[in-house]
Amino acid sequence: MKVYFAASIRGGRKDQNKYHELIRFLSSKVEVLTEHVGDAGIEEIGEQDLSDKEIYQRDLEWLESADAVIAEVTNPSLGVGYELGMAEKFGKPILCLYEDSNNKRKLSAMVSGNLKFRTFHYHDLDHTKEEILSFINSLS
Ligand code: 6K6
Repeated sequence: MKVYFAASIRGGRKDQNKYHELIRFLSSKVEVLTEHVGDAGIEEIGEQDLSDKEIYQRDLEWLESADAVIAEVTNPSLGVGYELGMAEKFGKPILCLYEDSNNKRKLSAMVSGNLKFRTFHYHDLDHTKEEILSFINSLS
């Protein structure tokens, strides 16, 4: 199974450690097409070999080829919002992960109000990993 993991890059990297841990967990179960999203150096490296146009084209191809999409949506990101809209259009099963703890900002209604998305509000990563497993198992 191929999973497209989406998370904020230019939207802000304060949750990068969480992305890294969730992607590491996910990679032990399935193929993750977008492991780089969890890398600490992605902003500095900025995928130097690729232009924005090439990144966009590659990511959309991966998104279309994925069996499912998991998005960490706590930190708002234009790119993740776009990917979610496209994933819905492609008919992909979608799991959105949102951390409630100490979060004054409410999740966008365009995510929480979309009944085609499975949205999980979490407080700790252990429960989030259980939810990821349940989501993956529901697809096979
Ligand atoms: C990093 C820093 C500057 O340039 C980069 C390299 N850019 C990207 N590399 C790979 N995927 C990207 C890149 N920029 C956006 N994406 C895709 O959009 C990822 O799949 C993320 O899920 C999402 C992040 O969007 P923004 O708007 O937060 O960047």
